[in-house]
Amino acid sequence: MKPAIVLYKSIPADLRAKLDQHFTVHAFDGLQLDNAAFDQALQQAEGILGSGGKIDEAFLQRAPKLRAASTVSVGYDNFDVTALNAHRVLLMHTPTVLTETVADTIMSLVLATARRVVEVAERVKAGEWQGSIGPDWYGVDVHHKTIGILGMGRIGLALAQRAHFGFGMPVLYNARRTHEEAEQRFNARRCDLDTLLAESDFLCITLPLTEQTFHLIGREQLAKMKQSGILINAGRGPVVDEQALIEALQDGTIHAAGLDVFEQEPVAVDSPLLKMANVVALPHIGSATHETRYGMAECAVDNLIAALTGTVTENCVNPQLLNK
Ligand code: 8YV
Repeated sequence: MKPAIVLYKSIPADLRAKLDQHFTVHAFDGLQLDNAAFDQALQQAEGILGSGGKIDEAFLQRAPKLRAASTVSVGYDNFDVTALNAHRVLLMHTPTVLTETVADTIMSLVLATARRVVEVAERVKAGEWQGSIGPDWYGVDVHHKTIGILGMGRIGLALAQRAHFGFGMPVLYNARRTHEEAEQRFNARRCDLDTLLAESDFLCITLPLTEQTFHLIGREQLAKMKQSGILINAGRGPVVDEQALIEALQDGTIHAAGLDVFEQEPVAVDSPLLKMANVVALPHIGSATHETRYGMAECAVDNLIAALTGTVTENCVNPQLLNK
């Protein structure tokens, strides 16, 4: 008998067919915790595959046969890894396939905020372009400005490559460890957080959300940035204290912000952030290209097959479970 799994995200048909070859698939649109059919499927499931929604102790209590969870994302802050470990459930994610695409998104936020791309394009559409443009349409340069990368993981490295080779930008970074490759290839310089805040023209956050990174950037940190500084967040919303950011943008403590992530997603339609011309707000599109979303779904499918057939070699968050 094929193992039963719960699929809680829609995936391309060919990948669904691949899952069907290996498993008896019970498909739902999201984690339907109040749906009896979902609960019944979960009771029997040895694997789950999807993204979003909280997977915690209460969830695991309802999935007594679960052996593996496969998320269609690199981030796994919605999973309680301690609880997964206690229940001996492998957690699989997609850490490599989206790297370049997310770095492109961050670079687009750097350019859009500095050159006011969204704002002035809207002004053109509103019929405001009536003659030669003056200083009230100007932006600030990106090339040769200092980029500060908070979190030098795969995405930070891909961003450093773009900034260094594409835009001649000096690269500063703050990370727990020295990143030899970033230093050798992109001349990146590691520094403490205060130096990063003080010296960056663009402060780019690529950190995951953990207990250590929650509200890492608050009022005190924003006050240490240059007044001309631009904050870019494409990691996780709660790494930045959003209320403090709103105030810093309102009172001119910093110049602008480019945000792909928010404390609450979707961001509230009445958020002051959406009223500010110097904020570029995106709907968490970091990895959202056709190619990369396909690659992520494919990786998640292969990860679940590997986890449930005992052939895991990569992409496992808690590999210590493999040796027990
Ligand atoms: C995901 C992301 O696509 O991978 C991540 O961690 O933030 C995005 O790329 C999103 O979470 C939906 O799966």
